[in-house]
Amino acid sequence: MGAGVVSLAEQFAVDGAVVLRGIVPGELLERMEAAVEANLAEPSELAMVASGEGDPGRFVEDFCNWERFDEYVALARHVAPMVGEMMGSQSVRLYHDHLLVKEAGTAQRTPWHQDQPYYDVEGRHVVSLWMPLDPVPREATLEFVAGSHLGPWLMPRSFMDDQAKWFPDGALEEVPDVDAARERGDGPLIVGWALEPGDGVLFHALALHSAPGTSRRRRVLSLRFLGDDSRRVERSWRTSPPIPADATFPLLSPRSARQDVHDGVMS
Ligand SMILES: O=C(O)CCC(=O)C(=O)O
Ligand SMILES: [Fe+2]
Repeated sequence: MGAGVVSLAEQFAVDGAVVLRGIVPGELLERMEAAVEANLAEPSELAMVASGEGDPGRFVEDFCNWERFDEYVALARHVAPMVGEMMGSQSVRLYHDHLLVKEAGTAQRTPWHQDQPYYDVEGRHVVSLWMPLDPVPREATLEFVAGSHLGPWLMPRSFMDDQAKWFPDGALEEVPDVDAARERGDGPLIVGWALEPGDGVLFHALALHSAPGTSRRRRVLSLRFLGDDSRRVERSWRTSPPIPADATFPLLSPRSARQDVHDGVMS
């Protein structure tokens, strides 16, 4: 690519992950924070604790709450044009929201994985925007194996007990031991960024990623999006998250004139 300036979209295409700084305005962040706290106080049926009993902290996850919290949809609409530009798609739909909160002192790592093998969608336009509500230092941030989104699908396993609940054992290549390779010093290129509230990390659903534990509280909303090149597939197993067969994925971008009128915006 020479010595020229590499655009964020180009970087996303090459690495499968890119940091977008200052994309959420303060007022929307405040609404988000209130919504996330309300979500934590009243979790859905899909919520789960993804850390062990002996963990000094706690890793709590919840999924698919956008119908209860308008703020999640407002945030998704706000970032959708950017997401469309990054993935090179005319349309952007909300696939689902995923809340990932690690309380202070959480030891539980999020193991290396790709997201897409857990889902019920295929195609190249499946991405996530991981947005923290607390400052995240480099040593506690989400990390990616650069370029892994261009590689094969890797075996999805349950985070806590390493079980093959999605594809049958042997159906897909196993996730490589990235941490061991990193310790030896011969691993692949890993990228990750210290983040402030208002920043987001956009990543492809096939990007191999992982996050360590954290000493400080780390509240994150990961919004998942679908573009033109994505389609629903039927799975004979319970996907993560499970999404009803008749679910609709709201179109966020381009906005229709009707939506603008509804939101009181003249365009
Ligand atoms: O926040 C984490 O620890 C993991 C996030 C993740 O795997 C995701 O957003 O897909
Ligand atoms: Fe993930």
